[in-house]
Amino acid sequence: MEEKFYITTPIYYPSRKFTLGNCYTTVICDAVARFNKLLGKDVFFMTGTDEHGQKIAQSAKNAGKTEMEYLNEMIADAKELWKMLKIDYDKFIRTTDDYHVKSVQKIFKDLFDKGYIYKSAYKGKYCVPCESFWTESQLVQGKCPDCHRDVVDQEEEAYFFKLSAFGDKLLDLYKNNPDFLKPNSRVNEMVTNFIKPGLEDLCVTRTSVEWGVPVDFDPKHTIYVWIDALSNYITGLGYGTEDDSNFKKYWPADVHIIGKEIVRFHAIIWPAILMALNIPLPKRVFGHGWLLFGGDKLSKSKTVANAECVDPRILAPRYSSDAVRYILLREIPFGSDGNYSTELFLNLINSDLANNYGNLVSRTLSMLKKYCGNIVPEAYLDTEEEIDKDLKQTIEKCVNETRNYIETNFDVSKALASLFGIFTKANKYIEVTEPYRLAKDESKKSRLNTVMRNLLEAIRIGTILLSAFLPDVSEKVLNSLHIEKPKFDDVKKIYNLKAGENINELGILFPRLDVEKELEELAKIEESK
Ligand code: ME8
Repeated sequence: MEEKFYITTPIYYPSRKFTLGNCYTTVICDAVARFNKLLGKDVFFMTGTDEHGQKIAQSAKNAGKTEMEYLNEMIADAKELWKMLKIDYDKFIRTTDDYHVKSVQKIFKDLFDKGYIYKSAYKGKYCVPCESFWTESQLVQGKCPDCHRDVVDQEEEAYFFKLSAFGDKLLDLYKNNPDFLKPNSRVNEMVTNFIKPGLEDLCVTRTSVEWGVPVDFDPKHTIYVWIDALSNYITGLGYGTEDDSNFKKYWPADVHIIGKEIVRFHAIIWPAILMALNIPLPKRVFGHGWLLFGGDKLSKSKTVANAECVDPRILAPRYSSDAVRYILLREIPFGSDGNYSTELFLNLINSDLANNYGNLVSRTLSMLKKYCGNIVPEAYLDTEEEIDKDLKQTIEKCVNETRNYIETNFDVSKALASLFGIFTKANKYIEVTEPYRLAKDESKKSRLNTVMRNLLEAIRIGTILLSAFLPDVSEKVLNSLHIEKPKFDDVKKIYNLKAGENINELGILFPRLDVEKELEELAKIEESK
């Protein structure tokens, strides 16, 4: 039976249009999902939207629309964006979907029946934008510790989840499953900041919020955002519905990839809910760092001095979806925070995509045309030299590293760095073997063929792997190599192209950009928005 692999993004709030920050997580998950498909696994990749709560109701009101009118427009925009960035999800869950609402009600009732949810009254400091109650001690200088905004006093009848019963179980979980929560620093944060000081029971319903899932046996209460939202990971697989075959097949999740600010919910509350329901826990939770824009998590489209363009809806059509995916996947060390800037983006397109990969493919194919009439040559192994072995060893090493980085730690950034090692090496191989010189000497014909064949195979192997990260350009190149379905197994074969096949030249894959000029153009686009 095929090994299964279930991966999820957070479900994002559609209270504003998705940002490059939301793209960051989604593109990473997409690349990891695609890589696992390459490996031959049966992959299920889910993303979606978190559509209940005060903030959404407020956004709809501000737009002069009903909640559903507003949400449908936002979701259409989100799906359009994912199409633009070639996000190949298997399921898009909306928490307003009927089946989800019903399953959340069942989950709530189940927790209530098992004694993990009880009714009481809540008094506390409430942050409206974050929809979070905080205790006095959690406030930072009297303000919400997450968003630093003002909190208000609030008291109401509410249901509570017995989170306090799970402290020791969570400590055991982290201890017995050192891979459960990554990077490791997040474990320390959870233990020191939340579990050791003592977990408090969690308020899980609101009476003041109408836009939410009602408690079916006490409908003046709506189920507060986190039980509703976190449950998506199982309801999206059909848990609690008539057809739960996907739940049986794919649960537990292999990984939830999320931003570091919601690790608390995924590494404390979610496992506690699952333990209470007697459902197996996800295998991994990975809390990645933030993409920072001028040092800030929130992308501002206009800064005073420099009009930064951070809108993927402008960048992807202008520079290709692959270019946007590339910077998101490559630039930030996975797990840490990192800065984004338009200049960095444009320079990376030039250095890695145009000068390295694009250049390798276009010069190889143009030499193939000139010297071999577009025909894949036989590899004359009797003309093999040290430099060929060196190329092959580098390829093998890079392939293994790429796979390892993804499989052990979902580290897309390091994986891409290794993968590009193949292209860098192949470009150097051209400089050293000088096919243009060999072509001038008829007696070197078989050596020339070997060199060209090695280059084509390097491109083939690298591009098969690249298809997980940059699907558009890879498809173009793989099509020209007559590879319909890229498979990881094929990268282990060093000579796998068919000799005698015709390979046509491709146009320029990534045109070199005039960075200064592009920055000016983008600034104009930003100003005219
Ligand atoms: O928190 N850098 O939704 P949300 C990196 N609905 N990642 C970023 C980012 C940035 N600058 N900005 C956003 C929610 N993200 C809840 C989740 S899950 C059951 C419910 C990404 O719309 C990152 O994944 O606020 C972060 O965790 C998520 O968007 C927050 O999305």
